[in-house]
Amino acid sequence: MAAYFPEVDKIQFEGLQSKNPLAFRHFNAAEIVEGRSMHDWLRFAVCYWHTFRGNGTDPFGAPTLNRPWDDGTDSLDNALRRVDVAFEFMTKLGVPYYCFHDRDVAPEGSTLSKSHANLDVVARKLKEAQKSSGIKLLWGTANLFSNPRFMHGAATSPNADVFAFAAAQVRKAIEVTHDLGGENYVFWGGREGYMSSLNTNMKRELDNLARFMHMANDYAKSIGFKGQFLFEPKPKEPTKHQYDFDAAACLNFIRQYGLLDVVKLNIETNHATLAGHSMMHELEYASIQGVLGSIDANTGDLLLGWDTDQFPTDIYLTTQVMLVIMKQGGLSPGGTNFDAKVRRESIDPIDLFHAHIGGMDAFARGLKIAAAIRADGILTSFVKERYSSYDSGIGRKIENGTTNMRELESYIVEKGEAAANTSGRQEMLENLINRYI
Ligand code: XLS
Ligand code: NI
Ligand code: NI
Repeated sequence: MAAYFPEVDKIQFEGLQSKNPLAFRHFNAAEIVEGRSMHDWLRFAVCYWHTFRGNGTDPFGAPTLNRPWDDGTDSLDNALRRVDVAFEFMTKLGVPYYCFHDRDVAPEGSTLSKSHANLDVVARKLKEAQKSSGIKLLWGTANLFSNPRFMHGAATSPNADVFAFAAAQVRKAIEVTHDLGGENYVFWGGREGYMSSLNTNMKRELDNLARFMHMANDYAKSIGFKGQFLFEPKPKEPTKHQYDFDAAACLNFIRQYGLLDVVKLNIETNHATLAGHSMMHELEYASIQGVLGSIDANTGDLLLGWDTDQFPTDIYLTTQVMLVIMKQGGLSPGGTNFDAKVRRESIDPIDLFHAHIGGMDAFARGLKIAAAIRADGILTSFVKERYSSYDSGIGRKIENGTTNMRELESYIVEKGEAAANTSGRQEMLENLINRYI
């Protein structure tokens, strides 16, 4: 091996003392945190699209990244070579999972059948590479947004033939995901939304999207695919309005169309912030309703209003993310997918290692800090105490459903005024988090 990243050996855990930029200081896969290995808590995945297909283009500029193995063509040979690159990279990084879109791994052909055939050829090689490396597929998905045919959407296109094309593509992507042992299957509706409400029949589009999902579920069942379906919320970009706006909008859709047993959510940091939420809000909201399935780990830029997909390095963020994930007992069969890209000025292949090592260490550190905060117990007991008025007396009756508005009125009339409020202690709790960081 060692053909494409000759300057990098297998990345090792060297601990806090290490000054080696190509080593982990926190991520130690076998280390046990709250009775479970870091590997199991974090279930890291590399994304194929940014990491092996990103070339540094932006709306204003040409490719910048040096990728000596890539001949810049969309040939099958190039795609097959990339599989070797990807598995050498992931093996050296020591990551257990990867994720892909159909069109990241294999070139689109001049007809759908040719595209399917290309995908089969590359999937065969992916399967061999998975077997010899032990790296597994966290999720597969279909790219229903790059080709111009999807300009008006895929499952929500006003053009029924486009709906049919998308269905054919998703059917194949589920088949391949199943064949590769994929543990989840993602639907990110990049163009399932609209640019103008003037030309849009929202009701019809949403109904059709639901029909699409039921067909996908029927197909998955028919071939015995047991992976978890995941919606990935995002409010906009590339459309002005995306239907899967945020966790709440997705949940409403999932409930309305009877998909609660079928679909969970894949929450992405930069999508949460684009929707005007924090990542913690989205995670908590999904988690309390039992639909937090997986995460796309990245981060945005405070000063930029789009999906910059940067690698997460902020310990405060990863700590809070891990607090929610630990509270629900982990993400499995989901995981932590780095849907993130190196900056277009970070042009060398080795920058891919620096980026992922940083993200993995930031999450490992967040995991350890979250575990310490949980062990301390102050945060949980503070929140528990804050709601204790519902544990007995009138509060208990409210939560039991054994009172009504008349009785509550008499209660207050008799009492005269509500009990005094207690302090929210926000600053104290913020200090508490900082103490552990
Ligand atoms: C784009 C999304 C996309 C999904 C997979 O913003 O994050 O990359 O994760 O289609
Ligand atoms: Ni994104
Ligand atoms: Ni994503």
